[in-house]
Amino acid sequence: MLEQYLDINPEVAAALAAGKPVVALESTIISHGMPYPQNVETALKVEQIIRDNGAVPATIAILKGRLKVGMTHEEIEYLGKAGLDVIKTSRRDIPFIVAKGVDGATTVASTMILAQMAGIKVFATGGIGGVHRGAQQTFDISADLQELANTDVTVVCAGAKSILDIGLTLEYLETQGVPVIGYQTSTLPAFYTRESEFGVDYQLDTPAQIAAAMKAKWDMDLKGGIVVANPIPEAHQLDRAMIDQVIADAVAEMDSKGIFGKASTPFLLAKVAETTKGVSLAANIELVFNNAKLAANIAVEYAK
Ligand code: PSU
Ligand code: MN
Repeated sequence: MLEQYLDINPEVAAALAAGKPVVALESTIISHGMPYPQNVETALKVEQIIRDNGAVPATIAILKGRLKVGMTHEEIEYLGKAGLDVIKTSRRDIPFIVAKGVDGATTVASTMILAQMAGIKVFATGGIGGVHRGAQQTFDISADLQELANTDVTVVCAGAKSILDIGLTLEYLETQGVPVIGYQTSTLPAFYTRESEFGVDYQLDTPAQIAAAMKAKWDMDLKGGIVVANPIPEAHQLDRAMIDQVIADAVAEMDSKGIFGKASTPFLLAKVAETTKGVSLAANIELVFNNAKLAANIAVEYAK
């Protein structure tokens, strides 16, 4: 049934069949999260970092209605060039993109779904979606959080961006039973900066400890994902006050323009990159590299 829709790249399929480590990667970060050509350069380098650390990368998207787990470099280039023309695809969108036979860039939520279909347990990205600022009024809560509640994949990210309400995002994850692990940190990283004022649920200091927690959780059929929050490397973090101001201005502009729904996150990401003249983009790229390495290390440990 599933095979009717799913194309697992041969290298990825061989690795999975042999129980070797594989790391899933999303594609909305390519199409909607970064501008061309940095998006494509980053996506390809991320795959290389995963290989250098002993795992096989599987970049995930929907192409002409086919669920792709593992893309070619040409496919990544195509998706990156198409950018915002590709439909941002979360859980609700998947059946329509497939039935129409069109292209879709997968968010954290839908990448988790496709990873689970293929049997991949570790996924690296930059930032997850969360509870947006003002969600008390707007109800804007990313479908990523609900997916983390239900789908058995570990997502390595750089914590929560302050385009989100970090405190409410943690409350939501707690209610949904999703553990938030700090990698070598006891405070939740805030994406561009290594720290926020919020604590994580557990600090773990090695990939082996994280792999052991994953195994325990899923051996006991405790459904759902795990968030691993990995602080941006010290040398690349931004000034907290500066970035918070940039984000506050971006949120105000979004509200005044009446932008909402699935357009919110891409608007805020683009605005922040534009205002900081690429300084935030450079930090974003570095933290994704850092997450790719940790995800590969976790996948290697989990495969032992
Ligand atoms: N945050 C980032 N970069 C991104 C995204 C979020 O720092 O590229 C993307 C991810 O694909 C994430 C999606 O799953 O935005 C969340 O969108 P929404 O808030 O509409 O659920
Ligand atoms: Mn949303």
